[in-house]
Amino acid sequence: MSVSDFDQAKIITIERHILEEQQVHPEATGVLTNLLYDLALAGKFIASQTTRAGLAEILGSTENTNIQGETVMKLDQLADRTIFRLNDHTGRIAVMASEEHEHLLPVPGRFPVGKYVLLYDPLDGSSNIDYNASIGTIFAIYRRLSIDGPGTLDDCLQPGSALVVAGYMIYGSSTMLVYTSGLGVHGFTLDPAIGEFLLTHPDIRIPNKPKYYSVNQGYEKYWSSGIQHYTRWLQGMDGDRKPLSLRYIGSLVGDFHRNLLSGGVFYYPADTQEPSKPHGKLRLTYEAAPLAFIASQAGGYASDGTRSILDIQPETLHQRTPLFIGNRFLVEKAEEFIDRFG
Ligand code: FDP
Repeated sequence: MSVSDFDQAKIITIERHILEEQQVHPEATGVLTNLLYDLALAGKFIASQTTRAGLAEILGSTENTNIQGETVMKLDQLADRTIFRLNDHTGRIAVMASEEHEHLLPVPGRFPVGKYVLLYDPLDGSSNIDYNASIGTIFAIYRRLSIDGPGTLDDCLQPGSALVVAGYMIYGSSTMLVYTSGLGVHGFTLDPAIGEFLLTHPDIRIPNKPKYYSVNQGYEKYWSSGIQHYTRWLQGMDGDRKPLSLRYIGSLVGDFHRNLLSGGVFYYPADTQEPSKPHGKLRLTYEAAPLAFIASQAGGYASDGTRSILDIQPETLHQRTPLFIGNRFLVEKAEEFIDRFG
């Protein structure tokens, strides 16, 4: 690269990008900007730990204890503590909630509370950790509803349509952070040499021509007739359309990220496997809703099979929901099949 090429190239760090987006909102105080920056920092920390997965064992640990006799924290707990500790003292957060904890995570009394609510899944797809497949962190940021004092459960139980920011970090062949604040979806890749997230995927749009469908087809016998018909349709079995290719990692962030960039649909429907849990596996507040916001900002759509995920008013923190997410026409087709066949 020549000196003039280098001078022309626009190197956009995540900090610069967030600051530039902030200027679109003259009323912005910078609090949200800093909160996003804290999450990016958490992502760097978690990435540095996930790339060392497995090393604790060869360094002499047995079960959960390492060579010094200390307890080795599981990676999902470590990710959970990292996000909490980077955000508990900043005065930007009213309350947090995490997939790892049954109850709310209040800001410790010695720290000031702020106006935002942070819900997160610290290490999604964690059953893949031991096999070196992509895993991720998902986050959702809302404005608090309560006026002051510690944040409340109601602050956390807001529909996705009220999201201020949603994003994820994916720890794969590289580490990426993808987020939206309602001004499109932007992706940043961590340059490990300099420890910075750089803008590599500005204004991501789901391609019109989808490539993939992603579902755990091993559970097909537990699906309703509508889901089975829909899957046949995606496979082009009911006409002369070309089938979509099947790709399924079993790691929501990894599967979603691939389909965001290549076009397609991911679904985790309700099934009859566990009659006591008729709502599928995935969680509404910190999995489905933030990814639905990202999908909609990229021109896609997410549904529970009958209605937009963004319109669902959560009733509990860890509520489960069926999820269909990706290209709008593919998700609407799922709604049609469910409507017709159940
Ligand atoms: P995991 O159990 O590994 O944490 O939300 C949980 C999740 O992974 C998603 O990331 C993934 O899409 C799904 O569960 C995979 O579930 P199945 O193994 O039932 O396909």
